[in-house]
Amino acid sequence: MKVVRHIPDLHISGYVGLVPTMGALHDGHRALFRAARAECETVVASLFVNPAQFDQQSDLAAYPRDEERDAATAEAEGVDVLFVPSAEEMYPRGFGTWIGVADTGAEGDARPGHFRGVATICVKLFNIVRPQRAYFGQKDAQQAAVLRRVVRDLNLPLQIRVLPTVRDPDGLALSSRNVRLSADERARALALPRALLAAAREADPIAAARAQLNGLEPEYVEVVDLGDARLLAAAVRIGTTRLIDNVLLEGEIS
Ligand code: PAJ
Repeated sequence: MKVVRHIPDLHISGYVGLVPTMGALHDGHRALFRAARAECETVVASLFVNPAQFDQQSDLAAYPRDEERDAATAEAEGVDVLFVPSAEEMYPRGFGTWIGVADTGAEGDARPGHFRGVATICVKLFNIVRPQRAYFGQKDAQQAAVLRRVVRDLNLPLQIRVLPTVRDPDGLALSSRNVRLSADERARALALPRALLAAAREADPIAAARAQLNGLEPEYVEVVDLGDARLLAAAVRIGTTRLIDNVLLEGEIS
């Protein structure tokens, strides 16, 4: 596996799959690497904690970083090229062009500027790496929906693949932020996937999820449209940690 830090040093050919990440890699990221490895000739992963998508500076500062461990994980999953740019490489002095995205749902309302930062960094990565396919997780359903629309609206020549959420055996969706939960908070967090899963079978899934959150205060519960699937999505805050999750209502993830 080649580790590349500067854009001009990237020399990529073949049918290319890109997996954008912010590091702190876990089995959710591994599943994306594996899908890309199975479907593409060349697998490129990016490792960049994108300052532009953090609406809270404290969240950016606290974001877990371990490049050495992440590089070993990516290499073990067959990644060919790991792109690890600096903030200056991606946002040089004078940077001033952004991808603005409208109607980003409750997740966008809850995190002003977040999807503008996500869309901008992803379009930059698409232009730098030129993948035929880019891989994203269902876990961040609104992100996947936003990026599918960016690709369609701007006629970008790639396909957005979405892979199912990877969970711990007890049902909690894997997230780089889970390490911040205390044992007690983690136990309470299980109400989120349980409520969503139970509510998905009800006539009014949004009301049902709200009613079954077991004392967790939802920031929002909403339906997200991925094109080929509709999802029931919610965000909750547990202590200082914000968790999101979603389950399939209809259709299939692809
Ligand atoms: P990050 O949180 O590192 O996630 C990278 C990719 O892994 C995203 O597509 C995310 O949806 C997926 N992922 C995270 N947890 C998952 C899980 N439990 N199961 C399946 N997939 C999971 O999302 C970002 O980074 C950034 O916004 C990024 C797209 C890299 C742009 O900066």
